[in-house]
Amino acid sequence: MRTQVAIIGSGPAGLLLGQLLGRAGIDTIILERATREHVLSRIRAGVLERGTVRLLEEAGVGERLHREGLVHTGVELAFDGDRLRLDLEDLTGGASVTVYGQTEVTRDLMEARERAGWLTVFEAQDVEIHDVETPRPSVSFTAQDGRRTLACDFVAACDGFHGIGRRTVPERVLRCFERVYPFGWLGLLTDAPPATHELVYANHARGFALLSMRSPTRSRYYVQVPLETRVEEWSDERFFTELRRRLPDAIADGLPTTPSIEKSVAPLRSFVAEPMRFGSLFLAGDAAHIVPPTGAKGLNLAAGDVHYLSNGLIEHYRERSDAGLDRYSERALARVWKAERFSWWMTSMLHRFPEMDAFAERMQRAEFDHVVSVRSAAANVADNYVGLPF
Ligand code: RFL
Ligand code: PHB
Repeated sequence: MRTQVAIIGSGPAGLLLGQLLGRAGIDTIILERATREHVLSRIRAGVLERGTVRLLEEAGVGERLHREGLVHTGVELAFDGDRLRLDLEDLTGGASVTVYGQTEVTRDLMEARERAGWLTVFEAQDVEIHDVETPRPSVSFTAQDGRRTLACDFVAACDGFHGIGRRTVPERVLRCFERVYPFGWLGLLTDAPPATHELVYANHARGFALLSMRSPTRSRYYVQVPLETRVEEWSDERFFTELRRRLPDAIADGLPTTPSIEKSVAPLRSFVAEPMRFGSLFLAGDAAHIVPPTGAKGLNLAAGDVHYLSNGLIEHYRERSDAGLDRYSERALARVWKAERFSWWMTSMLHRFPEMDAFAERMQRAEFDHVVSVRSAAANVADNYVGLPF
């Protein structure tokens, strides 16, 4: 087998890259470990920055996104019952975010790829990357009919945090930065109209809570929980009781208990691997970095990486220039670290940490009050939330 760009992973990063390259006439094959059904059933992100929306339009999958996505011009922060609405549109000079599930983004991209007839190999096992320090790299994998080798010009590792792309980069080259938080998020998806029109991020003495949504009839809620939490210990009743306790009364009073469709615990982590390129191997998305979900940045960062990487690859094939590829890691990382800062700050301001003393609690409150009372502070949060330009 041969292709120009071998892409590992059919999450949003891999699929979006495949779509942008394919539309530029560049041949790709995607190797995905899981089944198509598994990839399409993962419940994850919900908030798209304007830049991500623009990129999805460029990839030719903007139509359903614009029809069904919910444009949000504001977002709310709450602190022990006090509320602040950040008017994103006003504070940023016209920007907004779009609420549209990652599951839908993935489905749109996957269907567009299938319509174009570009190959994705699902259930590709034991993927190995070879010879990326030479001009003839390749990827080997086990398919249903046995071991295969895919020769290529470049390998894009879009294989998430637990993938093999990052592990292929030698230890002497790779530098990793990490912060693991002492709590997780328990998420619940339910077929009920959202309790509020906009997202609500709440800091409460009992821990963080988030009201989010997927559509006018489907809600997504989260509560901060200890890391060792087992989903089975949380009935829907218990979840909603805890969620209501952490929300301002006016919201909690109108929030009914409705049956969950899905419930899961996600740990929170900040992580960056540098550099994002090794020879002809490029890392993109969660393969290179993780943010805690508090800033809603993970999927959007993956989109940013793909923007720089697809431009670099298109330039390579069209103009025979490697300038974009040579600057890929530097450009992507500059954006990554800004989103890491924002996600870390949002997480620090909104969660209760086990080791917090009275001073730390007052500092959190002071951060909130600062955003409430100083317009430039609110504008700073809003600019980051809608996404820094790429
Ligand atoms: P993905 O989505 O993990 O896809 C990687 C793909 O690679 C495959 N794979 C392999 N394939 C072949 N061989 C191997 N060895 C392989 N190893 C792995 C996997 O099966 C998979 O299909 O990474 P990608 O594409 O980089 O996308 C990243 C995003 O999925 C992630 O950043 C977001 O979901 C993060 N995130 C959020 N991001 C946002 O922008 N806004 C949000 O509101 C938001 N909320 C969230 C989130 C993540 C969450 N969890 C569960 C971690 C909320 C939560 C709860
Ligand atoms: C979600 O809807 O899943 C969601 C929204 C905003 C976040 C994180 C997750 O910050």
